[in-house]
Amino acid sequence: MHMEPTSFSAESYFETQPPPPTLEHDVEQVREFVQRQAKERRNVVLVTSGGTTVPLELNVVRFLDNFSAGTRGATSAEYFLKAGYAVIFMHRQFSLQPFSRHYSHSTNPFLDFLEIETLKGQSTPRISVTQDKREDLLEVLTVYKAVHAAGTLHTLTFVTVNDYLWLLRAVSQELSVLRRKAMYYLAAAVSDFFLPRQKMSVHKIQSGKGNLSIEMDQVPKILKSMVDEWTRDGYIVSFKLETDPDLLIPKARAALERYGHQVVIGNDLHRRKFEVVFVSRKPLPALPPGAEPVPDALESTFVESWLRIDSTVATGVPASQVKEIEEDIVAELVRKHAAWVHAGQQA
Ligand code: PAZ
Repeated sequence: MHMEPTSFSAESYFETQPPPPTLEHDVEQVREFVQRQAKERRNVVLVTSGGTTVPLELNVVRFLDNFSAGTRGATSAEYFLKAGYAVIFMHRQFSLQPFSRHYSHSTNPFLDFLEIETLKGQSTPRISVTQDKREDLLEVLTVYKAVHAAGTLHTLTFVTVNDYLWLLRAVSQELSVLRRKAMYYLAAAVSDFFLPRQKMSVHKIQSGKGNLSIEMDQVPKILKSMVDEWTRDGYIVSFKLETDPDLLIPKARAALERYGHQVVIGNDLHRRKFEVVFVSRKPLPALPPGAEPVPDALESTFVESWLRIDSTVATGVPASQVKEIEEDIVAELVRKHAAWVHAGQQA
């Protein structure tokens, strides 16, 4: 049976697609976390990280995935914590997480730097860390334990794009009580297309019928609802990933124009670890009393600034000393956010 594609608004999406079963429990925990941070007068950032899936069946065997290892989100979360922010880290299940990312199973499996020692006169062997990894591990472990003790990191997981949308709305609404002290750092790679529940096959799609063609519906542009309804005065940063470098700035500008948030960070798939571009609106010039602002051409409304780090990594440099672009991204955002909070106090 062929069903016409539906055009979902954010509203009709949430009216027709079911919430994830853990939503209420997740939201309660976020509420407690936000209340505690508010009492301790901390800024809080919501970091989204990793890719969303789009299941093709209700009893899911196959799904479409979005590219993202979660490096950007997990690394940035660490720098936000270092800058004194509390972090809600909303990430794709099993993607990289702050601190443990340094010991990812694929790039730095931790079993490889453990040693078994049998001491003279003792029958029970001891486990120790190889000498050359100790310094790095001690540094990561120290910060990890301090963050746990301070209770400034809260972790949430999503898998599907539906989980992501429901969680994003609920967490944003909870965080909005902090007004300008809340930042939203949307680094997750979110599918633009999905299969509404009503159109999904219940069981595994069978191959007997030959080719498979699936028509997907567009995921609603929830950033607009986020800016206009779910957050109040929050500082919203979205990311734009492109593979054609010529599209990066026009698409980032179009997103700012369309959604009206504060910053879009553009990144090219292959250069994302060494180069990003911040796109934001130019501050409006002060006008004499009673003067009407002249509508600017799109060209002159935005300002771009590139942030780059050296892409060559010298061999033998300990992991903890390798420069990460997220350090500079976060430093720049912390500065911009402080100005945003200050502007709110003056208004
Ligand atoms: O997770 P990662 O470090 O492998 O990649 C990060 C990223 C490219 C997914 C992120 O920087 C980004 O651009 N997120 C938004 C993607 C989008 O345009 O939907």
